[in-house]
Amino acid sequence: MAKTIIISNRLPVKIHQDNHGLTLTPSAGGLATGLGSIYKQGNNLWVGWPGLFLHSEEDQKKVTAELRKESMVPIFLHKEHIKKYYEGFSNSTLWPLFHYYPQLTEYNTEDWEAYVEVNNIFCTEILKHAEPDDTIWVHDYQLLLLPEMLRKALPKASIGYFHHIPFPSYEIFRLLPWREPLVNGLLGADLIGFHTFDDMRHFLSTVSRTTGLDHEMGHFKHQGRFITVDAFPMGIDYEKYASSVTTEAVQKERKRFLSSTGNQRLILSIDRLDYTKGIPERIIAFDQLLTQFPEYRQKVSLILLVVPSRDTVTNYTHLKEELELLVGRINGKYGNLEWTPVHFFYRALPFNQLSALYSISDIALVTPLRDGMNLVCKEFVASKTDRKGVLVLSEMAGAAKELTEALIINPNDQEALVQSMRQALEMPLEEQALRLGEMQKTLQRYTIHRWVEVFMERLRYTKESQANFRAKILGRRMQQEISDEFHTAQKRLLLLDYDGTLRSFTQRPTDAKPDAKLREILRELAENPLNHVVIISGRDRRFLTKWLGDLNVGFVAEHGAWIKQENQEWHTIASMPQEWKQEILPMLEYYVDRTPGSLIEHKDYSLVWHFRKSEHGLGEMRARELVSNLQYLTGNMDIQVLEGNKVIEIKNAGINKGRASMNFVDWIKPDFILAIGDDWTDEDTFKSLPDDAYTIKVGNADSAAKFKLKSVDEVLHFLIKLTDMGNEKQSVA
Ligand code: GDG
Repeated sequence: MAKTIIISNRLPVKIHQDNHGLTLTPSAGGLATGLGSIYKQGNNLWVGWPGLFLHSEEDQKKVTAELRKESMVPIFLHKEHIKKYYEGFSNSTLWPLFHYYPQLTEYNTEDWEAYVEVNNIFCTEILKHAEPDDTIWVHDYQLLLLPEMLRKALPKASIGYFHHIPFPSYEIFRLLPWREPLVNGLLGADLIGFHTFDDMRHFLSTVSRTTGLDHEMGHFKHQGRFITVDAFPMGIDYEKYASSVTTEAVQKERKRFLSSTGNQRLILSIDRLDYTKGIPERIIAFDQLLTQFPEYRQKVSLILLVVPSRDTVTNYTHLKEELELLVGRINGKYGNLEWTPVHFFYRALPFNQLSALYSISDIALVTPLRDGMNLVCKEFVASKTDRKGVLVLSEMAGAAKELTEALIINPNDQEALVQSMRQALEMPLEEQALRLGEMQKTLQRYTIHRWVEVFMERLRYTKESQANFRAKILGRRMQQEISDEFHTAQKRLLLLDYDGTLRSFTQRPTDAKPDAKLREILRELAENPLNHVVIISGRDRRFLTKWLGDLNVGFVAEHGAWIKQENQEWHTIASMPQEWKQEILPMLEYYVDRTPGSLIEHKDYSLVWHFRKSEHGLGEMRARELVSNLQYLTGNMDIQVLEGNKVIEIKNAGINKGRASMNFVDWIKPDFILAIGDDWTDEDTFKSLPDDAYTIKVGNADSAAKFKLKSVDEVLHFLIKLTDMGNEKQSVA
């Protein structure tokens, strides 16, 4: 049976080795808890570095055997690997750059080479355990190349990737000399997840700009696969924090802390040692608070817990020294025998003490300069079961998108930091309860367990869509079947969409004229008296008449507003009111002014705003805005807003390609129907035709069509086959 393999740089375990042997302590961190529901089941595994260097084969075997009991597989790395791949490329190149610190970013080729090498080592080890149909979930920025490496060896596997840190704007990402291999590395995954929509949006634009691939609503088509990009804000083990407060062990720690802090009001700061967390800025702001508001002296203390981390990287050693200096300075300046302004702990505390700190603190000061999510603020909120306490939260933390009832501040604004501490210290209990209550509801709903479920569900869904897509692809055998039926039929109706189906898109819609090859194929089809060819389009009558009017074909123009049978005049389906255009037009003109490259097309029954030529991203953003404005403005008008491929079309309701197509079905009474289209306006055609019609969607989006072809070229190729294969001209003649 297919299994699931979790992969991260570090295994969720601490291994201690002394004369008595090995001791394994599984990590109780949030991610390990959340993923516990997966990797401990059945044959599932977690693969990663065990956190220690073992050179003898015997030691490695022992550790491997012990870890295997916990469903873990170790990757043994050398000191040199860790120095270059982990401390170097991961933590001195990617980490600073992704957190918007280009000035701290090191560009070192040797580190890059080690990064490639270690990603390869991971891949080789995983391939010893993985089967072709397994699900593999890769975690974080140390392993950006791994999805592609795995994909090459396991083309059918479900591969997910989650990025725990921010994904920067392309303007920052592009600084990396290795930006292309890094992006391609990630595109090996089927699902790529981020904490926030902003990270996701930055990634989407980075992919487009680095590789030229365009996405459709967060989906890329790459090497015959769909790749889904989505936001999954990570939650915490809510129950663990909420229920621990009343346990005896935590109550004991609470008493111990309170006996030394007395009646002080407590502000809490907890982070790993990292320059992205804004710790010095926080101490300086606390100093300011005591300077500007002397009434808080002797009454408020800051508990500063800094967990040692990466202290072999130079920037981190400097930071530690800076913190010691700042804490020393403020304690020297204000402290006395009865009161210590800042209680500084430079160590990791056991969970019970951490939980006690959350519960005794009045305020949590979580003010990172940049943070992917930040779980500390969520843990603080969950621990406040008595609903007393205030969270001051940086807008630069991913969590700020969810915890909107916190006091949200810009961590670079020192005055705002001081004022928010004051506001928090003075906040009425009722307001504290109200804010915490709302935030607790959010966190209770989207826990770490739900996060894992949602990610895995989405990965399954992505894989299924890929399979559905593959299943619908119109292969050779089916093409032959359709062709055979076509040739035995006597009245064939061919409903062919124009743009994106018979002709590729061009920057200016008027440039998409039919070329000689297309005209030849259509002529060939149309000349056969058994065939009834209808060109169905969103375009107006004039365009279709001008470029295709000499052919013996029928037309549907403006998405069904106008119809023309072979050798007959144009007529409209019904008379439609047009007054709405006067109201909508000024708004479209306003969007043309604001969106360079966009233009308005006037049709008899519709207005179209085209943005194909606009700057990538800007057009899409304006389109979203325009659609929502239009929906508001057109609430009581009988019109429809259609979102097409780089176009927004506003037209009278009740007109659609499906209704128009059915007119031809009624007139011709065909014994063979083929409909081909690429746009979602063609879905109306696919849905309204009888069950035995052959319907073909061009492209990869979801569709009601029975089959899919990948491109305009494939459509033309298929149509040529239909024309070449028949000899009916002679038999009819
Ligand atoms: C990265 C991203 C993203 C802290 N001190 C102690 C202790 N902790 C635990 C906390 C919390 C965790 O460490 C810290 O998590 P954060 O999310 O706040 O920050 P990073 O370590 O930078 O994590 C971050 C995260 O990945 C998840 O995707 O949110 O943005 O940078 O759980 O409780 N635990 C114990 N003792 C301590 O002294 N036991």
